[in-house]
Amino acid sequence: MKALKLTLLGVLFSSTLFAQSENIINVHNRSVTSLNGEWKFLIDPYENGFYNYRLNAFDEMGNPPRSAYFTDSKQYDKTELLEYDWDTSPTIKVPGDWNHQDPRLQYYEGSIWYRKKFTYSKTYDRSRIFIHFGAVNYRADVYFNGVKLGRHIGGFTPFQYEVTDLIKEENSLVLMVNNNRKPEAVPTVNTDWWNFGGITRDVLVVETPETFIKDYLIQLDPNDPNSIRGYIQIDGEIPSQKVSISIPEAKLNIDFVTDSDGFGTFTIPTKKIEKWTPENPKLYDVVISTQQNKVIDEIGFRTVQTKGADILLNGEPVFLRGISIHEEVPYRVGRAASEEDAELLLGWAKELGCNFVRLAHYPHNEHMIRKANEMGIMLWEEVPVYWTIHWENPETYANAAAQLEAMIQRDKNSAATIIWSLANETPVSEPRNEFLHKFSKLARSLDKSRLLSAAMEVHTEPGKPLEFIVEDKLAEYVDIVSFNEYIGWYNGLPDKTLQSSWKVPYDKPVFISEFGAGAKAGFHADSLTRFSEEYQADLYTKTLQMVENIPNLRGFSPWILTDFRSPRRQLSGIQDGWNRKGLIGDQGEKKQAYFILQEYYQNKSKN
Ligand code: GCB
Repeated sequence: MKALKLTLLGVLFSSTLFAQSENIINVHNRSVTSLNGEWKFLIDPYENGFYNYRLNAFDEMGNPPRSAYFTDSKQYDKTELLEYDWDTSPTIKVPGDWNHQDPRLQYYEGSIWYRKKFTYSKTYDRSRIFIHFGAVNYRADVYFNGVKLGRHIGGFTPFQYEVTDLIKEENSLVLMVNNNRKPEAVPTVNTDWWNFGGITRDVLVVETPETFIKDYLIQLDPNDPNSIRGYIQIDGEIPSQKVSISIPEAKLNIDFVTDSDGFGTFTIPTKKIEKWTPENPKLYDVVISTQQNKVIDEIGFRTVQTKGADILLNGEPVFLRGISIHEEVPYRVGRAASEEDAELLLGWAKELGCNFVRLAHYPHNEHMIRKANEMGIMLWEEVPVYWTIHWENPETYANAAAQLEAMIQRDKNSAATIIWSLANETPVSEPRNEFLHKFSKLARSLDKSRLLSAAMEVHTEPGKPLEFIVEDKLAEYVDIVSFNEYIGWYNGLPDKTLQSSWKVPYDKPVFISEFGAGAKAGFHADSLTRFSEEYQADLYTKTLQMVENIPNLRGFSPWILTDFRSPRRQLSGIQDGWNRKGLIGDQGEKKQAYFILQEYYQNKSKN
């Protein structure tokens, strides 16, 4: 059980005074004050607010000058030369990417400063205060009341700092956010999505008692579905104390005492718990309490495993009727961030007949996970180990590992989450195999109760252009053999799908993590005309026939629910900076292929 207690590789990336705190689980259900809304911003391509003209970092100087933007200084009288003024600077919405909020920033990659002033008074004198960021893309230097809290790297995972000793009535929170792409980063320089910069997810002030429930795991025991098991981690001056966990609706309750590290494990025997399924996404209120602190969560209970080629949910074989989703939302351009965005995207998936969604290609915001649990949608969650990251660079590995840990740490109580995906379309080589082997072992050490997968590729052998093979060392490390294929789009025309034969030589469930074709909503032509709705529809019709020939196939998640922004896609009048493989256009228009897949899934769900 202790293996499930997560260490924080993220500290590798924090610098200076205040170390990044380990994340608080279920942060939205704590006592929180949102800092979402209008923030001031300054565009700073030369990082003028960070360095002096000799390129010395201000935050490494004992007494940073007032010209450092994070000092949040105001001209003290008309004689002072100060070349910024937060109060007269423009505002930007948080959460939100900067690219589509100011025409100067659409293609901007570099640094932007953010400032939020807020007043705060603690509920109790001895309360502890944390500042929590859902995600900031990609690097964030964070300052609070002029003091550097730290630096966080990684654009899609939460982080937080404790500010108990720094908080006052009037506060200034300043960030320098940088989204420059770097070859050694995760993701690397080359992707097929927009590099949306900024504070893209919720910012919260979290108030807790002095000793509080920081983390917990409460799940069905994968080896014994008649027990709920897990751990509790308490943080504060009195680590060893009595904890109660109760699930009132199921009349379950347990009390135990944590050890001197604030850690304690438990097992609750249960025979009668109603299982979480997509058809009946039962969530129970779970109350975790200590003398000082009470946290309520909504948790579903289910098991997931594989047996030969089957995926078993609560012991029953299940077929994954999926769709892939990027964290973007039609109607307005940009990152999805709110509960309403999650409802819209997952609502469309549900209407399509899905019981499963692939959250590509990075961890999505927590609202998506919560909604999927409520709506009964199983999830594939993924880290941005995408294409050609630097397999031999230890820093790259540590970075990917920190993102994997943060994702698992945040969502380990999510019944909907059944798959952790390690990578997408990575080119086979010895160093890549080693990296991903080690990565798979890390994932298993953090969570033994979910399945591992990764989106692999297909190949053919000389002389057999129509026999598609999925054979990859990586398939041995994962539970589900998944692959992306674009027969009929990047590889021939849709008819080719019907001529294909398949070889996937594993006694494991097989899953198509992507197939698809581009179509501009409202563009109609014959089915051989690229980017017409008819072409995309024909590709779907034929692929849905082809899948019958793929051995051990247990589901798929076509590419993709909605059109999404990508600077790789420059065909004027058609793409205009959008990847058009959505079944739904950027204004919410359902394309013909949407209805083809919907009909297929409706029939499939009857079997
Ligand atoms: C892929 C990638 C995905 C791309 C997609 C495409 O294989 O995994 O990120 O967006 O193809 O549209 O080409």
